[in-house]
Amino acid sequence: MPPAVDSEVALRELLGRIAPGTALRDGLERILAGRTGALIVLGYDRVVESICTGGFALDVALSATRLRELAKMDGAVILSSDGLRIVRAGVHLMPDPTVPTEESGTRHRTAERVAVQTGFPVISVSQSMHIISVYVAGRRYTLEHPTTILARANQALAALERYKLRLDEVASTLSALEIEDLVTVRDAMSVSQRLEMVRRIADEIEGFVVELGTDGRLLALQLDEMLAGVEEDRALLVRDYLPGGAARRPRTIEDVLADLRTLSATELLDLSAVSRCYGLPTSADALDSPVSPRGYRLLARVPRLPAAIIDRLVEHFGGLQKLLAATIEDLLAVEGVGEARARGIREGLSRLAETSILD
Ligand code: 3AT
Ligand code: 3AT
Ligand code: MN
Repeated sequence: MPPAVDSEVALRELLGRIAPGTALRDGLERILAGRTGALIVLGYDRVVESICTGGFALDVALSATRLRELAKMDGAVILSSDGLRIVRAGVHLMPDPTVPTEESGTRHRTAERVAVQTGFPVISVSQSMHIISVYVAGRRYTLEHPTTILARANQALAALERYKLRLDEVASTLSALEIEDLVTVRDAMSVSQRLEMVRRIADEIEGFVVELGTDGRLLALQLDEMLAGVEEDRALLVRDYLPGGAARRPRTIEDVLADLRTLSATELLDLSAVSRCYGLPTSADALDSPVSPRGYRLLARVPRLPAAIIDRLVEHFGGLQKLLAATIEDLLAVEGVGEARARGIREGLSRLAETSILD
């Protein structure tokens, strides 16, 4: 699993470097349109140098037109490791022939081997098949047309919208139960499950945004709007339900969030698997056992309440129920809470209680 995650990260990083709007992508599109091919190595060091023969040294700034002109020649173009300069062109690459490759044409066999041998990404533009491929972190990825990607992104966005609706439902149910102190492990874990599902599909869309570059601006805005507050809520929920006292918790918030990420799609559907990530009991009837939140998630909904004060309130009262029962005087005992803020908290909590129960 970890190498797959790493190669996913490396691929996404590369797709960002060649996304629409970059000089590199503009150059690749010109090469495609001009019906020539290309072989481009995205980095230059001793190893790359040792497999370069022929061609000539350049060291000029990268531009789309230069790339297109240089690709008209036979051989490969080598870019500096920061991708900003063209270092050499017309190079015949001679990678280690024992590096296995599944490609057939000489350009693509070379591209795959050079990527594996040097660790730098390699791009090929196929003259015969009219496609752009990238070789990175042991894999090959063929670029798709932005309209195709956008269509897929919009489908994912529609799915995200449905997931978000369901999340909002279970989250407001949880709020109501929290206020009445009727939460079971199952209620809290369903919100955690839904938050993770939303995170996953959002991450997929984030990949499309990266790959689309300037063509993905609108998509990025839609995604941001749909995710407002979700990121924060994932951590707040963990802080509310992580077992153990504040001082000595067996698991950190980061542990829980990381474990949730590693659940398979099927495991994520199982609320016991979710509660295992929290370190909560997982016996048969554990899901129906009562739990009480510390209050972080609901306090975050009280307007103009700084995080430091929220921490102190939770520490002082030790749980949401005590906070809900607190009078203005009780609240004044907390450091940093003055008359005005105490009233604000009191009113904020009362308003939350009213609206949650009405739902
Ligand atoms: P032309 O004058 O263009 O025919 P050239 O020496 O410029 O020849 P290219 O680099 O254009 O050669 O390569 C043309 C094709 O020759 C591409 C590839 O299919 C074949 N080719 C080149 N080198 C090899 C090789 N080492 N093994 C197998 N086929 C090769
Ligand atoms: P196309 O899909 O035809 O573009 P291919 O993998 O079939 O790619 P070819 O054998 O047709 O590859 O070669 C096309 C060009 O690729 C020829 C040459 O300009 C470049 N090329 C091939 N091998 C090398 C190499 N080892 N170093 C630099 N350039 C190469
Ligand atoms: Mn060919």
